[in-house]
Amino acid sequence: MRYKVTVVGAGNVGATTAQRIAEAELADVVMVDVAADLATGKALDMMEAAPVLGFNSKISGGGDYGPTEGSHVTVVTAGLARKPGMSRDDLLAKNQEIVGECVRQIVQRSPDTILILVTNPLDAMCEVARRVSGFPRERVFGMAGVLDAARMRYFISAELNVSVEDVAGFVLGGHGDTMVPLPRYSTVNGIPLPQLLAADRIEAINNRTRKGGIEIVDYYKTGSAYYAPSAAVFDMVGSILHDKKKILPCAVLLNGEYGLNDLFVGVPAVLGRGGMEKVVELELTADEKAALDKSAEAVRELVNALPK
Ligand code: TXD
Repeated sequence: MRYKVTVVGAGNVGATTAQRIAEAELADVVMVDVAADLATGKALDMMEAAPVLGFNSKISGGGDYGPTEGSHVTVVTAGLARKPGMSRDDLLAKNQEIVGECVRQIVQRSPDTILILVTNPLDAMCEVARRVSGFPRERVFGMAGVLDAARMRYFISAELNVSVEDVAGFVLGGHGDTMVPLPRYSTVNGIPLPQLLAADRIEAINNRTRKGGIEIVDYYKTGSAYYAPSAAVFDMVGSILHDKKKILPCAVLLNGEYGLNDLFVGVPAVLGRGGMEKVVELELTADEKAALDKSAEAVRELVNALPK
């Protein structure tokens, strides 16, 4: 049996995610976009690479939700990016509409799917998807932490000139300026980072991690990052479909864990065939907990600003 993954939004993150999934033969992929021809064209272009690269996954694309029926996993990347003159609330309201409509369409045809949200503002869009789908938290969560941690891991490996493969990193909290990099839980082949790097160097890495998204936007000018974000989604989808049970930081609805309730916040979670199978609670210092609470407060403000 083949797995089916739907990617809603065939833009930069969506299309690159589809490409990674198909090339690894993780699943067949259906892309849906309001720009129907764009999705159809990208799918055809990718399929024409299949003979050269030798992958057997099928990719299709269009504006119709019919082919998404029975998707095992759905990745939602549809939405607008902020443009000059738009306030944050404008973006929130517009993307809430877009994400709400996409999720409504998806759950009609795939009531058992696992939803992974990518659209910004990420934590608030998770809440929109939860409300519209009515899914339990095991089947609706967001991608941000894997990306933020990947950036941190890359910066650590570059600073120490060691293999990225040996570097583990953790970032908690919302996907924004208030995210909480955790150097104490970041290691190089098991060695905690504070034993390898001076405090000021660690702080520089934390800051660059927090601003990792804007660093890329400043280079691209017309869009935001997509190579690393799509790699992060790919990791999550792979852990789910192959039931790997990797511990990955994701935006998860908390039910009292970390002292937080009814809010999507980035925390480590076990991802397997059941979706988000378990929240992993880390022991935090008072400073780390305060930073997490501040980040959660920023998410709460956004959620409260959601149109009812
Ligand atoms: O860490 C993270 N979570 C993120 C989030 C990392 C990177 C990007 N992040 C956010 O994902 C970003 O701020 C955006 O909100 C989304 C998608 O980013 P991307 O870079 O892929 O944006 P694009 O290239 O503009 O693609 C968006 C696509 C585009 O093709 C639109 O036509 C489509 O979304 N779109 C829709 N598709 C279906 N249905 C509707 N209604 C719709 N509206 C727009």
